[in-house]
Parts: sequence; structure tokens; C-alpha cells
Amino acid sequence: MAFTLPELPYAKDALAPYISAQTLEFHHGKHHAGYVTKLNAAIEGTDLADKSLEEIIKATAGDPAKVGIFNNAAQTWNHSFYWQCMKPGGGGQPTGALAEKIDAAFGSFDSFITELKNAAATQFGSGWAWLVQDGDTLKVVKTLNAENPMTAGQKPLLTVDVWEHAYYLDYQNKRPDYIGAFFTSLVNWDFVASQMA
Ligand code: MN3
Repeated sequence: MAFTLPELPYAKDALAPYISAQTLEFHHGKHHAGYVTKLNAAIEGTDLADKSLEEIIKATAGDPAKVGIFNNAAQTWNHSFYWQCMKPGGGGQPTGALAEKIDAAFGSFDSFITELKNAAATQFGSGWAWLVQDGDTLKVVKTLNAENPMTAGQKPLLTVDVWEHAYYLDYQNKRPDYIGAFFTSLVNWDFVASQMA
């Protein structure tokens, strides 16, 4: 069954001025849509056509013959997840079990945010920074291009897209400003907490 581009969970102008409607028009309407279209074309008529997105990602990870399918499947998943990690009027700090897990793993919320911002700022070239659940603890990781921590057995809780297409129209080369706005004004901690196993 073909995959479809999910609707954004908010209006295209809802994240402005931190992420503009123009950025979301291109990022969701062109980039994310393009990954979905290419994925569908690549799996049509193959034994992957009836698999879930997660099954396709895990089945093609690390296979040089299937790198095109992996890239488009993972980018389809990563973007659907990224949209949900933000909301209008987001930011602040998590509470409850998530806050306790963050304190246990990183010492404090500030230490955690510093580590995650640093991972996002220092990912060389295109990629993603993540908060993941790894067994009983939380970790910050970064991945190159389309890579997703689920292929390493880690459960994504939060991601920041640091491909240039995520911020260039609004911030040009100033990636740290985009990352700062993401955590100060956009991150949806309720969604992040809901992803914990
Ligand atoms: Mn992107």
C-alpha cells in the first residue's frame, strides 16, 4: 500500500516567526512530499510494498543495494516525527517521568539541552540530532543524512532536523539560531513524553 504525506499537525504559518510558512511550504510540501513519492515508486511491485515504514527502514538499513529505498523511507519517517516534535507556543521544560529521566541521565535539564544543542550544531553536513531511549536510560545522538537511531535499537523521543532546507530560508547559515528557537519556542514536550516506552 502506498504511503501518503501526512498533514502538518498545525497551520503552515503557526510556527512563525521561528519557522516561516515559506519554509514549511518547501520543507513539508516539496522535500517531505518528494521522499514519500520516491519511496512509493521504489517499493512498488517489490516485497517491501506491503511492509510498514518501520519494517522497510529496518530491512534496508546498511544494505548498499537498497540505500535509495532506505534514504527515502527514513526521511519519510523522520519528517513525520519532526513535525510532531514542534507546536505553536512550545518550548519550556518537560515535567513528570520525562523530566525525571532527563535529570537521571544528564544531571539537569540545562545539561541535557546543552548536549542536545551541541549535537545539533556540530552534526557536519546534513543530518539529525535526537533524544533517544536506549534500554532504561536516555541518550543524545546525532545521525548523518537520513539515518535513524531505531536501526541501532534506540527509540526516538525527539528530533531536530539540521538539514539546511530546515532553516536556510529563515536563518541562512545561522544554524545555532534555528536550534535555539526550536528549544526556546517550538519543542512539544508533551509529544516527546508520549513517545517513552
Ligand atoms: Mn528536512
